[in-house]
Amino acid sequence: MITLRIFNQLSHEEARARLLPCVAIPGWADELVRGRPYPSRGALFRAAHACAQTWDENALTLALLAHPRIGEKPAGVQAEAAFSRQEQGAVNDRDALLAQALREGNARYEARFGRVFLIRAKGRSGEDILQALDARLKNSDAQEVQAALAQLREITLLRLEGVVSE
Ligand code: 2AL
Repeated sequence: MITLRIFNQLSHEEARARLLPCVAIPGWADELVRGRPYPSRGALFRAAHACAQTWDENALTLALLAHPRIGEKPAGVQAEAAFSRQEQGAVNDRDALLAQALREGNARYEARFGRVFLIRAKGRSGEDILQALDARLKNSDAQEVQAALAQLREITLLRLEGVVSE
């Protein structure tokens, strides 16, 4: 975690490297870095939110390269892996039936939409996530792109909270 003051002062490359674990969309990180200096943390978050509104299906595809499936907590030491493990903290990975249901749900979603099921996991149990997955399987292709993008924005802004402090 770094303060806003430090974030404002880092080189472009260093600031960008701090932001990329929030979401694997380089254009988002670059635009935010170019917007420095931010007068307040609120101003940074408003800019981050506004920039995330421009994301489309291509951005989603790019971002998903860095998101493990729900139920597959990554073991790596990278910042992304640590975020993902924390976010999935309420998904009980000792419950074999739940793990099996998540594997099957993920497979059905991927067969239907051709990409990994994405949901903001922080604050959700495995059962909550399964319920949301079932509901989202009923979406049209266009509805589901918007649903997944909304989740991606939530995950990104939550991660940003852990990157830049007051
Ligand atoms: C994730 C993840 O890594 N963090 C989160 O909130 N959701 N993955 C996913 N497939 O939804």
